[in-house]
Parts: sequence; C-alpha cells; structure tokens
Amino acid sequence: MERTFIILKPNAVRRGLVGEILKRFEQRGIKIVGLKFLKMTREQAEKLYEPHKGKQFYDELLEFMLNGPIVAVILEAPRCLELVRHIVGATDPLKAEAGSIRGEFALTITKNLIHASDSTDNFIRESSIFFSPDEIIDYYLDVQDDI
Ligand code: FUP
Repeated sequence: MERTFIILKPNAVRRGLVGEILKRFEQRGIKIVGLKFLKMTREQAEKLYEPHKGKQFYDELLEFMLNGPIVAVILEAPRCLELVRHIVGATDPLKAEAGSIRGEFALTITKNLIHASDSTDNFIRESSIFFSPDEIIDYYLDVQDDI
C-alpha cells in the first residue's frame, strides 16, 4: 500500500467541487485515511511551496492558496502516487487528459483546483505540514478484498 497527499485548493471549495472531487477517488476504491477542512497559514503555504520559492509565479500562487479554506486529504491505495496524479491530470489544464479532474474542471495553471504529491519524499514532507501521525487513521474499506 502507498499513500499520497492532496489539497483541494480554495477555488475547488469556492466552486462547490469538494464532493465531486472526493467522489472520484472514493469510486476508484482509494481509501481516505486523513481529512481536514482548514484555512492555510502563510507559514504552512511557504513550507508547502518551498521548492518553488523565487519562481515568477510564487507570489501569485501563495496569495491564491491563502485566499480561502482548503481541504487537505491523505489517500491510500496500491500505486497511490501515480494513480492519483493520473486522476488529477497534468499541471497545465490545457494538457490535462479529458476525464481527469483538471481536464474537466480547471482553466489555468495557477488555479488548477488540486494539488497532489509527486513522490514519497514529497508526500512525507507535505503531509507533515498539515497532519500529525495520530490524525491519520487506518481502517478496512468494504471494497477491500483482503479480509
Ligand atoms: P503539480 O505537481 O501538478 O501541482 O505542479 P507543480 O509542482 O509543477 O506546480 C505547483 C503549483 O505551482 C501548481 F499547482 C500551480 C503553480 N504553477 C504556476 O502557477 N505556474 C507555473 O508555470 C507552474 C506552476
């Protein structure tokens, strides 16, 4: 089993797409093991986007992420990192596959609705900004075939 970290960005919340987006992971059988609704602090946003510091889109990206509440989620499934990024679609909505979340609902690169970790190292780094270990809860999903 593998885990990944996603954020439903402020525009996903404002557009009323939280249910629509979470449904796509749940209907694939991906397990939600952590879930939070919160307004990110500047400190959290700076930590999350540390790797992008200094890039020309950094300031705009930070303001956008601080602009409203987000939903932070930890997901679990076999090959979860790759699977979730496939369901999310390419960073640029123009290149995102039809049927992917960004391919169906996103318009621009900055406001691309959702973030998903791209590696195990980044999953650990990013999820620890928002979740403590006791906030990640394991359980059996009814669709799991291992019980
Ligand atoms: P992704 O992993 O698909 O979220 O994409 P990146 O890590 O490359 O980018 C992180 C965020 O930076 C994107 F969600 C949006 C923002 N970004 C821009 O605003 N402009 C760019 O040219 C590239 C990224």
